[in-house]
Amino acid sequence: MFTKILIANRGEIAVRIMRACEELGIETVAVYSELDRDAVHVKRAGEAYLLGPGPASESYLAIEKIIDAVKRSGAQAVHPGYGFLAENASFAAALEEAGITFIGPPASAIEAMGSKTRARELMAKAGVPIVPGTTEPVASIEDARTVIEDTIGYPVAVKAAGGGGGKGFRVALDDSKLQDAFEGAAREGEKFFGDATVYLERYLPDPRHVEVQVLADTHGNVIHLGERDCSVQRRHQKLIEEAPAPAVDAELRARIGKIATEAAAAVNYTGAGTIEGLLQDGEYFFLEMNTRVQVEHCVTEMVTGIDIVKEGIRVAAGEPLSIGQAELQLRGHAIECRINAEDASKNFAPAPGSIGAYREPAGPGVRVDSGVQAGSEISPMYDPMVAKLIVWDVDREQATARMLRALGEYEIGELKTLLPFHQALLQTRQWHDAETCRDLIEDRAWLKELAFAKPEKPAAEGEEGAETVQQSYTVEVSGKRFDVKVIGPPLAASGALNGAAAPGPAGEGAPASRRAPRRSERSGRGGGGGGGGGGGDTLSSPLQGTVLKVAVEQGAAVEEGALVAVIEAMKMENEITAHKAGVVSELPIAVGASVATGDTLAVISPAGE
Ligand code: MV4
Repeated sequence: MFTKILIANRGEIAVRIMRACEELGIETVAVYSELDRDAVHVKRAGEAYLLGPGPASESYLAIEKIIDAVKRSGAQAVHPGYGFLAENASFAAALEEAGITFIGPPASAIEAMGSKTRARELMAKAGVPIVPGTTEPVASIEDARTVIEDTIGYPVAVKAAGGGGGKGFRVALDDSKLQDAFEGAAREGEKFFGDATVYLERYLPDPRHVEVQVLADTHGNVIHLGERDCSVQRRHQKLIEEAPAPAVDAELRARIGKIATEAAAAVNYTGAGTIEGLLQDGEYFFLEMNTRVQVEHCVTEMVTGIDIVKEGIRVAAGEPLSIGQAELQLRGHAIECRINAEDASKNFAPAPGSIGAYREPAGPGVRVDSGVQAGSEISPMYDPMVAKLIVWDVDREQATARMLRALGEYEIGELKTLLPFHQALLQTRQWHDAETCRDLIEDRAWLKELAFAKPEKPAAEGEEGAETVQQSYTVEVSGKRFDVKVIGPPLAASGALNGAAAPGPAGEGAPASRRAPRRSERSGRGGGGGGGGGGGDTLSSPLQGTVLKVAVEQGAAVEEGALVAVIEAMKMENEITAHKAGVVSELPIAVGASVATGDTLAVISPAGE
């Protein structure tokens, strides 16, 4: 077994891997960027090495710097986590060349699965069912048209060959939309993966995203740990995952488990990996393989009792898997909510910032995988995921109740997160009925109800009701504790009573009583308003980022909700929409420009002025 491992990652996954190392008696080495000097993963490690400035290209993606840190530390192996260099075949090969073990599959397996067309071809040859479509790249729109007319039909999915996880994925409902879809997928493929090659799949109208966890060792053992359902997604970012999948029974589990182990064996896979697929009407289709440990591996750990990260480390050290397929048992139900620094009411806009007070939930069946603490800074430079909240209970219904309890206990001060979104979603009929919830997640009006309350402050003078605010206090009457709301003129001394007035969801507006917001209070949310922030005619940027696209021209008439601009931040494209109808009278932005939070993106004047 290794005695020292370097973790080439940051945040919660770096901490997760260090926990596994500690339990195995392995020393840990962290790497960090200048932005992460005070990060939790750095303090936790046995030793830590500075890579360079904040941008990932100069730190967490800098292969030479990481290899240098491995050599300085004397680590024998590198764990890449997910993201960054986890699925970079040249990184795996470079480590191998330097005599360092890459904790993951062979570079050849990463490469085979990295090209989605190559993977589809390999899988088809191995007898793995793939979504009907092409296994060869489609060179032109004319070629695409021929294949669609002859075999696939409409609707059709156009996907980038270098893609994955939904990047470079477009749908054409009919021939008139084909050109846009083809060019869009090619453009995104070029931008994100340097490869404009696309292929075609039949578009399945309402599938479930069901993926199978596999583990393989160097002794020829390949097992599966059952499946996860990750159908609750937003722009291909998973938001909630669960295991087992509600739509999968024991018979189907055995069938898709066999498909997954055969897929892994076909590329001589070793370590932890995931076969992603679509399930529709009992039919299962291979989508792609993720050749790494995934964000949502935890729900599988909860229902199997297997530590997937430890198994991956054992396999990399040449040891056999610690369990066989026959010994494996699934027990109960697990759910994971991704706690991102995002504002669901503003179209899931990134909401970077620093965390004020911080307290994680606990108690029976609750697990928090996080890489933050009070005072941590969530930088727009990296992924917006702050933490993962995972719960286990005997069945789906009780696991849902437990998740709601835990979400209510979670305190993340001063940062806008998905906590209220998860609380609301898990109480819907759609979640109860195990639907994919796509209707809800795309429902602007429903999302707007999740708006965060504005910090309480007196309104401008002269306005109607200017002097009335609502404030929350905890009082004791004859020794009994009450939470009360006071509606009236602002009290100058409120800060002294409550500590700093914490801006946050209205339901959490009483800093002294840190319990879950009650149903009746939730309806009171909405003080924040949706769309871009700012007052009156000004549409200001809800986030810091780079302008990718300007969708309107100065002088143009726009409807409320119309696309104004696309801003890239935290590796996500964010659509900024008009907060009201009117005429674009000012448009001080251009493609490629940087914008800060609060900057004016456009001024939308009432039409006819
Ligand atoms: C699809 C699809 C329908 N037909 N492919 C790809 C990446 C993953 N994040 C979702 N992907 C999809 N690929 C074909 N041929 C629909 C989706 C999809 C989806 C699937 C299941 C549950 C939720 C989804 C949300 C968006 C897109």
